[in-house]
Amino acid sequence: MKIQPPILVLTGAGVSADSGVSTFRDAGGLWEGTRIEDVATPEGFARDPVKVWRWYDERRVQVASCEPNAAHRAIVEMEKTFGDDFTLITQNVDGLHERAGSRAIHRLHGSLWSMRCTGDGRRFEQREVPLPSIPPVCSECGEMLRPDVVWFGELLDAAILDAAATAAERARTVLVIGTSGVVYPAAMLQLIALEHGARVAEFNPERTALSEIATEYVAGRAAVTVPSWWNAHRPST
Ligand code: BV8
Repeated sequence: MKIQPPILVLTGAGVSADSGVSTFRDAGGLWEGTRIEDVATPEGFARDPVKVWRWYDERRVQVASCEPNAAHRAIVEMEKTFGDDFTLITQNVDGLHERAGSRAIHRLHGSLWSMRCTGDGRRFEQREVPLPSIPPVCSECGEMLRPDVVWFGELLDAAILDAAATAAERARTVLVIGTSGVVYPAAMLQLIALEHGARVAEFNPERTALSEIATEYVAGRAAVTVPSWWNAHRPST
């Protein structure tokens, strides 16, 4: 599969697995022993905000001890090579793409390093781990802060979703890395791209529903497969 710009890279938790960040659905994953309803819904937060904050702070502490891997770095090189003809869209809230140097990035589901006031919606960056106090409160109005992520049953940011859908329609080459493709609307993007004639390469140690319709399925761990695929397909200078 030859790379034809525009390039779109779609990532899920699997791209950070080789950095030591837990995925959601794999063995030992985040959903093992934890109910989505309790920690990743507005209702769960209303019921027990301390439980929710403890769960997010555990993830913040884990991610802070991890480093971007070779897959994150290869994606940065792709961005440098294709410039405006490159877009990265991630479901991840871990911030490892940004730490690797990615800039042209759309975060569909928010970030572990930002918080939002439940009173006036103001956003605050917070990188201290662990959190100095749980639950954190707004320094302006004293109301409780919530994780600045998109929970199940919550709408994604319309502007980000629009930009993502446009990138999916325009892309000629799409790399789908480390996602089970079960969460919507994120999982629509690779289907939109296929419908618009893009060539799609999937990188995952496990086959998914996409593997049946993708142009290419690359089995293996992203930190190994993505750099080697990129080296084999990068434009010769
Ligand atoms: C919404 C932020 C409108 C928080 C997240 C029925 C049908 C269809 C949809 C729905 C439905 N019922 C409800 C819905 C909507 C729901 C949804 O999709 N539910 C699913 C579970 C069926 N979606 C929503 O609620 C969205 N909002 O639709 O609003 C609305 C409003 C009211 C009512 C209805 C609808 C909001 C969704 C966003 C939720 N927030 N994250 C946080 O992170 O805590 S989702 C979160 O889970 C992640 O961001 C990510 O999106 C998802 C996890 O998926 P993956 O990243 O793919 O991770 P996973 O563990 O599943 O897979 C890892 C993969 O990596 C595996 O394939 C594995 O093989 C692979 N892998 C492992 N190791 C490696 C590897 N790959 C490469 N290398 C390795 N080394």
